[in-house]
Amino acid sequence: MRLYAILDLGYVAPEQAESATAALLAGGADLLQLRAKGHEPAAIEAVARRLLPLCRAAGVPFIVNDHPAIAASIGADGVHIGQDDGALAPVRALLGSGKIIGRSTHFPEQARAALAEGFDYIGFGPLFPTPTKPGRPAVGLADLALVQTEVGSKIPVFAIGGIKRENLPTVLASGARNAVIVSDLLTASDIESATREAKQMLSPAP
Ligand code: TZP
Ligand code: MG
Repeated sequence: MRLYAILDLGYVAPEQAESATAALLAGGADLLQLRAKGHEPAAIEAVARRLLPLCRAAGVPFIVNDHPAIAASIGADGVHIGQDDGALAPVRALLGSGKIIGRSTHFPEQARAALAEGFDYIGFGPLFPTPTKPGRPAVGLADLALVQTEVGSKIPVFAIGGIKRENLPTVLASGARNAVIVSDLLTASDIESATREAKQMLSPAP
C-alpha cells in the first residue's frame, strides 16, 4: 500500500468513470475507492458494478465510500466509513470477514481508537484545506509522524487532504508513508502520468 486513489464523482462524470479509473490503475494506484457524495445509492451501485471488474483485472482492491450495503451487494473488496458512520462491528458483520474496512480519522486519539476497534486501515487528515472536503478543518502535519509510528506500525495509515505532487515531499518528510490523492490526479490533463509520478514519489528508493 502506498498510493490510494479515489474516483470521486465530484470531479469525474459517471460516463468518464471507467476511463479515469483505468488511468488511475495504469498509473499504479494500489487501492481504489469510489466516492460519490450526493448521488443516489442506485446510481452509485451502477458505477461501482462497472469499476469493480477493472480493479479486479488490475489486482487492486476496490473500496466503496460510505455505503456498506452497496459494497456487500456487489462483492466489493471493502468499504470506507467516517467518524459519524457508526461502529465497525455491524459493517464487518454485513460484509463478512476478509473484507477491508477503513475509517477516516482527524486526531491521534481517533486514529488509536480505530486501530483498537479493528479497522484495517485509516485515513488521517485532511492535512491541508481541500475543496474535495469543504468545511473540514485542516489538521496540519504536526501529528503525522506520531500517528504513523503508533498506528502505522500495525495498520496502513494514509495521509489525506490537499495532498498534491508538489507538496508530497513535505508530507513524506513529515512522516507519511502512504497517501490518498484525489483532485491532483483527477484534474490532471494526463491522469495516468500524474498517478505514475505520485506513485514514484511514494515508492521507496530501490
Ligand atoms: N477526506 C479527508 S480529506 C478528503 C477526504 C475524502 C479529500 C481529499 O481530496 P484531495 O482532493 O486529495 O484533497
Ligand atoms: Mg463517510
